[in-house]
Formats: sequence, structure tokens, C-alpha cells
Amino acid sequence: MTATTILDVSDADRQQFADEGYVIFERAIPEELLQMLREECSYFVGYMDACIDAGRLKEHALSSRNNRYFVNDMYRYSQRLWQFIFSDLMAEVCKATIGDTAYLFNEQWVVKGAEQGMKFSWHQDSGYVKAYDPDTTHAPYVTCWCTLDDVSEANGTVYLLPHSRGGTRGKIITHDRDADTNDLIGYTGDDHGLMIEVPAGSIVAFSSYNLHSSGANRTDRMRRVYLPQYTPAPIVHSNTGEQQNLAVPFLKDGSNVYDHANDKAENWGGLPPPSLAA
Ligand SMILES: O=C(O)CCC(=O)C(=O)O
Repeated sequence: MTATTILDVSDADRQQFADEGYVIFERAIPEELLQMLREECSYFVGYMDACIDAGRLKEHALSSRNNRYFVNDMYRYSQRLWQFIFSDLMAEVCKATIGDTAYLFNEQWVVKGAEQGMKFSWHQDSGYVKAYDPDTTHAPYVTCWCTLDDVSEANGTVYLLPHSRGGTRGKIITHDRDADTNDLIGYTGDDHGLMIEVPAGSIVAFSSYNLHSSGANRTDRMRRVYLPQYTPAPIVHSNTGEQQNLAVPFLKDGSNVYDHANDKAENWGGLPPPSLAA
């Protein structure tokens, strides 16, 4: 299965991303890819439940059972998720936002449980990088917030501050950590931001410098999002030079250079696939 849909990107879309740091592509994900993402999502939520039940949540984890799930850096556990992450569709999103060179930096599921899915505090995604590397000056990367369900105020959608409202153009803020939720908090002002209400299969692409938050899920169904993030260059720690997260080559000079056969943790970082060996 490969994505053949070419995204309809206008000059105005590119300009909005350049100026304000975000662009929205409604119903961009073809139905068969969307179905595949929903199936994979079920697997990874189940996997996370098992980790929680076994007491294997990491320190500072953002997840809690039936409530809020963040499952990241596990795409090599899936036989087919790479077909979305490195698809022509995502290549078009990268080209419209960060340009002709792109590396996969991180990917994660963000799922809010029915009725109790908790809110997520105002932050920049780059604020999470800065928490581990206070001197970081990395260029903004792009977060592709892909909706697997229709999203609205009721089920905990995202709120976004364009650069002109958040004062975030060219700026990474030092965040505070909430001791109860482990959320990093980068904004406590009065602006509620743009509420993103889009149908399932949409891609909200925003820069890692844009402040955003999300609400609680008050509906009787889960709210599911898949979120790959791409950098224009590998991000390395400013003091040690160590690569941060993943740096899987995706686009070079605008061409898709992803090499599935060599997509291994030892080459480009991240978790290896599961092993059956004890
Ligand atoms: O999907 C959400 O609720 C917000 C996710 C988010 O802000 C993030 O992962 O940075």
C-alpha cells in the first residue's frame, strides 16, 4: 500500500506557514491509509496499557491508563506504519513547510480516552527538546498532527497560537514542568488560541516553535491523533554533539530517499523492532 494522493498546496498555504507557523490540510489522508492508522493505533494503545499494567512507565511519562496516551518512537514495531510516515503525502507536507530536506525526528500517537481524556498544557514542541538541552538553538521542525477522528472542542482538540499572537517567531521558550501531570508549560497568558475543528483524515502542520495546547475529551469516544515530526537537519545536543531522537533520512533535494531496508536503530537512532529472543 502506498499513498498516491498529491496534496493541494497553494502559495498562500506556504506563506501562512512561513509567517505564522501553521497550515491546515483538511481530509488529506486517503481512506485506506486512515484505516491503517486506526488499526495501528489500537495496537499501540493496547501495548501502552500493558506497559502501564506492568509498571513499566518511564519517569516523566505523560500517559495514564484510559486517560491520555502518548506512545512515541515505536514505528519499527509496525510492519506498515512506515508507508504513511515516508509517503508521498507526507513528502508534500514537508516540502510545503520545512523544505526539500527532511528527516524523521519523532513520531507518536496522542490518544485521549473517552469521558476522562485529560487536557495538555500550552507548550512548544521545541520546549521539550530544550528541557534536555537548555542551550539548544535547533531550527524549527514540523509537527504533523493527523486526525483519526473528527476533532472539536468537545473531544479535546488542539488550540494553536500563530507566531504573531504567541510571539514565538525565532524563539524557543524555557518551560516549567507541572509536577502532577509532567506537562511542560510554556505559556500562561489569556489568549485561548485558534481552536482547530477539522474532520478525520486532516493534517494540521505546525512549527515546533508554535505554542499549542489541547482540551479534555468529554465525549463517549476516544480522540485519536497520529503525529510524525520532521526536521530540516538532524538535531544534536549543543554540548555533547549527541544526536537527539531520530534522524531518519526522508527527503533530499525534494526527492524521497527513504531506505526501508536500512531503517535501523543503529543507523538513525530510535528503538529497534521487538525481538523474540529472551
Ligand atoms: O493531541 C494533543 O492533544 C496534543 C498533542 C501535542 O500537543 C503534542 O504532542 O505536542
